[in-house]
Parts: sequence; C-alpha cells; structure tokens
Amino acid sequence: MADAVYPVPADWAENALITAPVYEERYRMSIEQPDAFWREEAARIDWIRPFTRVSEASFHEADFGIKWFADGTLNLAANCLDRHLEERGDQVAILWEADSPDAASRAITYGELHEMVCRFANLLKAQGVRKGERVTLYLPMVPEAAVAMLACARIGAIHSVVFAGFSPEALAGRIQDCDSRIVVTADEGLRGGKKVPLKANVDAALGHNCEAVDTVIVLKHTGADVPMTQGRDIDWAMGVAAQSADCPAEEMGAEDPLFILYTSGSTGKPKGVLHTTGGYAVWAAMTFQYVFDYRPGQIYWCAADVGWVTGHSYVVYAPLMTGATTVMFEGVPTWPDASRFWQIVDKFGVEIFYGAPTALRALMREGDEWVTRTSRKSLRLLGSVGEPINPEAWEWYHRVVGEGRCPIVDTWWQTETGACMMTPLPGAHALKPGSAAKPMFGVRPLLLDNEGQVIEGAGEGCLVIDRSWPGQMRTVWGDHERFFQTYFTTFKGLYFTGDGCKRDEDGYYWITGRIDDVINVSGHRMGTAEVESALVAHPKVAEAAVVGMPHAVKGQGIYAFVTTNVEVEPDEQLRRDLVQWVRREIGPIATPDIIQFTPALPKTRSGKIMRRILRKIGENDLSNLGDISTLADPQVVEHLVAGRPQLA
Ligand code: 6R9
Repeated sequence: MADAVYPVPADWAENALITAPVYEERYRMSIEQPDAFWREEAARIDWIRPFTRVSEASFHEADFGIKWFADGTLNLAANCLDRHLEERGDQVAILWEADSPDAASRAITYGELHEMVCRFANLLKAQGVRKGERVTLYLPMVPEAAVAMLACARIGAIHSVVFAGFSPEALAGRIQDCDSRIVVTADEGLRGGKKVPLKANVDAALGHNCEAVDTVIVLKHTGADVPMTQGRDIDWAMGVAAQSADCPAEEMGAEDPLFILYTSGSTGKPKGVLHTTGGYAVWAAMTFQYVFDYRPGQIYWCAADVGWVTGHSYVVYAPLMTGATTVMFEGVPTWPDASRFWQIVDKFGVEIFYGAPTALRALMREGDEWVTRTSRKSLRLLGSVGEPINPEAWEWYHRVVGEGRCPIVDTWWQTETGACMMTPLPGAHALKPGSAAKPMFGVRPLLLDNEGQVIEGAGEGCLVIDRSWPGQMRTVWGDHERFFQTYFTTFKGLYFTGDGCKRDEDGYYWITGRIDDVINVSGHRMGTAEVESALVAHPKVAEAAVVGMPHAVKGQGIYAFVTTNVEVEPDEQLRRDLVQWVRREIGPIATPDIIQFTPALPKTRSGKIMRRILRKIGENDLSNLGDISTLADPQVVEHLVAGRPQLA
C-alpha cells in the first residue's frame, strides 16, 4: 500500500485544464521565462492601471525585498464582485450551511453580496476607517465574515481575522500588535451545538490593555442578549441599514497591504504575516483554478475556517475572484453525527471538496457506514490541506468518500506562501498517497542537508524555496527584521519553510513535517514556545517544556513537561487547573494532552533544555534517547522515562 500509485483517470487526462504535457510546458516556462509566464497569468485579474514591471525580488541581505506587479493598481473586492455582476449577478456566490441541520441555509448571489459588501464598507468609512488602517475581525463562519473581509479590501483597510476559537487573551495580543481600534464580532458563534461567547470574549479582551479600541461592530447571529457599550458598540444590521449601497472601490497599489494573519513560529509570540494585493490575487486565483480544475458553475466547498489562511485564500478570495459558488459551513464534521459533511455534499451537490486530514481521521474511526449511507454522486475531486495525510487516511478518503473515482489533491503550503506551493494537479499527475507530488508553477523547491548543501535527485532534507512567487508574504507586521531573520538567514538567500521533505525517484515530494519547534495539532499551527509561556505564566509553575507527540486523530498532540515551584506538591487538581489555564490563555486548540510533572528538565551544562530527549519521550521512543552524556544531570532522564503517563 505504501507504494500505491493511482494513474490519472482517462477523462481527467483528456479534459483537465492542465494535462501532463501542459504541466511540463507551463512549468518550464514559469521557471525559464518567468516574466512572460506571469504576464499571461496576471491577465486573469482586472487591473485598473496595468503593471509594467513583473517582479523585483531578492532574498539576499544587501538588496532584500519582494515586490510583484509593483506599478499596477487594482481592487481585490472589485475583482471578487463587481466584475461578475453583469454575467453572473444572479448566480449564487456563497452557499451557507448553519451549524444545525435544522436551521435554514442561505444562498447569497453575487449581486446581493456586492450590496452587502458596499453597505458594510460604507459603515466602516462612517466610523472613520481609512485606507491602510487595521480592522480586527473575530467572527463565526457566517457569510458576514466574508462580507467584512471584502469590505475592508474595498476601501483599502487591512483586515486581521482572528480565529473565533482563540481566547480573549490571544485576541487582545493580536489587536494590540496591529494597533487596531475597531473590532467586528458577533453576539455568539455556534459549533457542534455549543455556543461560543464571541462578544463576551471581545469585552474581556478589551479589558486587557486595548484602550485604543473605540468601535465594536456586533453582528446578531444567535440573537443572544449581549450587553452593548454605549458609544462604542454598534449593531451591524442597524449600522448598515443607514448606509448607501454604493461604495466605489478604492484604487490600490499592487503592493498595498491586503491582510495580516497571525501565525505561530518556533519562537516568540505569533507573527503578523502580511500579504499584499496584486501578487496574492494572481497567485490565489491561478492556483485555485488549476489545482481544482475549476469550471464556471461548479459547486465548491472548502471546509476550512476563515480564521486560517486556507479560509482566506480558498473559501473567500480565490473562489470569488473566479466566479465560483463557494460553500461556507459553520459547524463541525461530527455533529449531530458523522454523516454531516456528506449530507451537506448531497444537499448542495458539491463537486469539489477540500478538507483537512484531522477531520478525515476523526470520521474514519466512526466507521464507513456514516459515509456510505449518503450518495456523494456529485463529487468529482477531493483535496487535503494543513498537515501530512497518512496513507491510511488517504486511502479511506479515496476509496470510501470518493468511491475510487475522485482524484485527491494533497496541497502543501503555508500562511506565509499565500496559496498552494506543491500539489498533484488532477489531470497531470499520478497520485501517490501521502505525497504532495510536484511544485506549482513558478515554485522551485530545493532540499538541503544539515550543512546547507543541495541534495540532488532522491533524498531527504530541509525544504527551501529558491526564488520568490507572487503570493509570498511581504513582511512580519511591524518587524521587517524578524521577517528576514526568520525566513532567510538559516540558509542564506533562500526561503526557509521549516518543513522536512523527501524527494523520491520520480521527483515526487513528500512533506515529513516540521523540523522546527512548531507543532501541528489538528491542522492548526502552534509554537511550542507559546504553550510554554502560557504554562509558566501560572503562579505555581516554575518551568515548562512542550513537545509534540503522535496522536491518532489530531496528527500531533501536545505533551507538556512541567516543573512546579518547590513549595507546590503537584497533583491531579493542578493538572486539571493547568489544562484549563492553557485553554483560557490561548484557546481550546492548545489543550495539553499530557502534562507530566517532573522535579527537573533535562538540561545541558550550559542550561539549555535538551528538547531532542523530550521529543523522544513524547514519541514514546524510549529505547532510542541518543547521547545523554552532555546532560548536567543524566538521572533526570530516568525519572522522566519512569514517570511518563500514558494517554487515556
Ligand atoms: C495552509 C496551511 C503550514 C504548515 C506547513 C506544513 C503543514 C500544510 C500540508 C502540510 C504536509 C500538506 N502542511 N499542508 N504538511 N502536507 N499538504 O496549513 O498553512 O497553517 O500556516 O500551516 O502545515 O508543516 O509548514 P499553515
């Protein structure tokens, strides 16, 4: 099974937009004549003023900088809305499915979405929001989340979407970091029948040094009776009712910022990844069309939340630029039962489904029956994103969900890369379960060994990208030096992805996972440093070290080693308290799976925690701890091994 190869189905090989020979030819052109290639691809965007320069990018310190289409101007919201009005104003743009199957779904046409966006954009303007200003969005998966994003893009404000599962503390940090004085939220969100107190979280966040916030726009979603602060809080519906439906789209430079999205790195607090307008638009739209072989009229569903980059690029921007019908789902895959996803597929006639391995693994263990009782005959293509997909889950997705007839595109990319970087294209590449196959046009992946030497042919190493692509992040908000240091100094002049990767004899790429201190829990990126700093903030904790551990459903779980203050006797109650504490500090996605109390952490004589050993203990790979002779106190390891709790 590990060596399984699925050839391109005959109809795909004939009819896809990108067939095998087309891929070879276009890939070669994208590398050898990049300017000509990108001029052609950039034509999919409506430019206000056409660009004359394609790319000016250097990853070297002396002339470091990244610009694409720099002298062109455009408006991304107009590319998502206005230009479709004539031809598809009455076509559904967003099909929304509520958390509960008993609640009404919504179908919003391009014409209606245009009007909603214009009114909301005018409401923002009436609150004094200007071009370049940051607007924080903390919203559930409802069409208004897309409306708020597009309204920002329309007037040139920079949105910063904060995932609605983050805690007030995490939200406050993100509001402060980008100096946002306006927050858009809802009364409550709903997920799996449970209410998420969004407005209450915003109120709590604003108590944490967010004095600059003077405006909170509140969408009524569940209708809960939430307290409104006079002079600060505005009801969304009342606000937009007073606004005109006419809002001219701001002319934006290609390099004007579009959005900030915070993501975890191996050190420090989350980074504000900044994407700009023109390059991101071209990159997102192009990859969407080729990866999903998208044809006008098809119903497409990406099950990601708009709080993550996948939601930005592949729920909102790329599908709408392409004139697609994009499905938004508020709920979770397993509620009310494990058929929910596939019932939605049947209800809307979804043709293309794009989801995360963690959801597939959770559904797989519920048994095939939940899938097979649904029809799924509309499905023609499946996608996977967010983390490596294990071949077992891949085979299940292919055989049970897709009934063997739907190709699977396993798309590797990152918040930093804007959109897909490596993936099989369904009409061009035979599929190997677990492999992200081949680079997207314009992407040159290299594998490096530990000495930074390029590995040719088959081999395994550190994945870097050797030249810029249009959708690359441009900076870390407020810290350009950190951007350079984080991504371009590990290997000079190359973009460092943080991922390990193998290349096989056929030139197929296999992502092996993070090689830095970032873990991937249910497809959500988390810096171990963030969880550690949450733990040590607890008054009873002296020190903490966090590593990833294999987890059957989440991919990776969170394993925390904790040393308490000397006067504290660690017990079950403290363990429970710490779990709650971390959930409160960061959010439920950061819930530790194991907390192991230990009198000491393994350290070198110079005081560095030896994470390598902790990772091995986390992986339960106890026979293979490696050289421990450099430890200040090798006995610590024996204690740790003896005290390793097992996952319940
Ligand atoms: C889009 C997104 C990025 C990290 C990335 C890698 C992992 C994403 C993957 C994958 C293997 C895939 N990752 N897709 N690993 N195969 N198809 O997920 O962005 O949240 O920034 O995470 O996720 O480790 O470096 P982001």
